[in-house]
Amino acid sequence: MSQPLYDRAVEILARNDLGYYTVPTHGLYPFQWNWDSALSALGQSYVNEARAWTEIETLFVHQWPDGMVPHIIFHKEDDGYFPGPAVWDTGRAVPTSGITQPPVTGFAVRKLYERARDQPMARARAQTLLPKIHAWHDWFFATRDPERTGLVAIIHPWESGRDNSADWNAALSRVPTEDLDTSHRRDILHANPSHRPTNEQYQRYFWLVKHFRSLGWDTARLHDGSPFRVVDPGFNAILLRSCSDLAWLAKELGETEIAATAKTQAEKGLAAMDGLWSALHQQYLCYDRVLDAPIPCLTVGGLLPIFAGISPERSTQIAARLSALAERTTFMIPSHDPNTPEYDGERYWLGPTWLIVNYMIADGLTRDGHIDIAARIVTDSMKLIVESGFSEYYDPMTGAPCGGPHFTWTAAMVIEFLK
Ligand code: 9YW
Repeated sequence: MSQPLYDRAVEILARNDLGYYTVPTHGLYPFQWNWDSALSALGQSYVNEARAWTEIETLFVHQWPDGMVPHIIFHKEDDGYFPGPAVWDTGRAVPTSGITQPPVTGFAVRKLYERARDQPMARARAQTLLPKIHAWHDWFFATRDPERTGLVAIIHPWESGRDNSADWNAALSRVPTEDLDTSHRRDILHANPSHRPTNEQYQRYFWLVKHFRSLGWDTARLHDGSPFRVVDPGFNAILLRSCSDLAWLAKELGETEIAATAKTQAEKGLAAMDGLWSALHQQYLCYDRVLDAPIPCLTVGGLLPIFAGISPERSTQIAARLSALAERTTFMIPSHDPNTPEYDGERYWLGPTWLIVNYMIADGLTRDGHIDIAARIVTDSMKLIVESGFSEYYDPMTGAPCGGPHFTWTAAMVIEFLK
């Protein structure tokens, strides 16, 4: 293990730690983000185990009564980010956004539990979190899968965690731009605008927020009321992996009812996931629920199902697709296939490499026995850190650091790779 890199990663976690939650990076993202916290807790668990549990518990303190866990918790005022709490106006005591993010906590909590040095503490804290995480999963299947297909839809690109992915272009084009003013954007004051989504995309992001607000943030109405409803294989892979891991944890803790329901959710979803497979593209594709049609776009969302526990045949096909990408990429894994016209190596989710995605995909590859390509992904991740520091994301060809600096989840993933 490289001690200097480990020490640097620990320093970044400390720098962004506000006691009971961690900001992704100061300036650009001054609040608590949902999946950032869950993934950051993994790295934190090697540094300060109790603090890692707190990170996830804080998220669930702000869970909505219907089960949803919001994508941002605005713990303290900060006008460095837009849209802030006044725009969301969700009516929560501690303000939160009104949409969610990839539910990776089931996976994270199992990991924390399995690696715990303090077993009694882990058992007690996992026992308390278990029904809350399960309630969130139930909320997904109840509100985001009204036809009970086994897979859930996202209703805003921000929910995917892959904001400006080309996967959303066609569906987002149905969202009006109206006269929404983007002059309040703060992200482009903190990061290079050419690394960020466009103003037009932000207009559509804002329109959706305004629209959901007009529906009173009644999460039971938002799915059918949204012009944007996309089934993302990546998002669903994370949910289904979390359901499987929660089933494991529930069994371990003697919660047989949760164990049985979570197992059924995972199995049903995995069976439905195969419907998103494209033989032509040799990967999974997003599905537009409004048009009832697949979205033929080659993004990393379609490779993430390897994280979920797919069949050996599909797993081998995804490993082959990743190996083919590796032959034409310097730093794996590009978030968008470089051989396509939409690719932009520095613009957020249109090409750049993200360490959290590398971590989840390497985890799935390793579990399924695709050791060589997993090793390549981990090696590339560490090379990026050595060459370019702990950035938000990186150009997959040049390795240039992009987005915000001193990034929490990047540091957390480095600790994961080193341990
Ligand atoms: C936003 C915090 C978040 C991540 C998302 C990423 C970006 C921007 O930053 O979202 O304004 O919410 O796309 O995955 O959670 O790091």
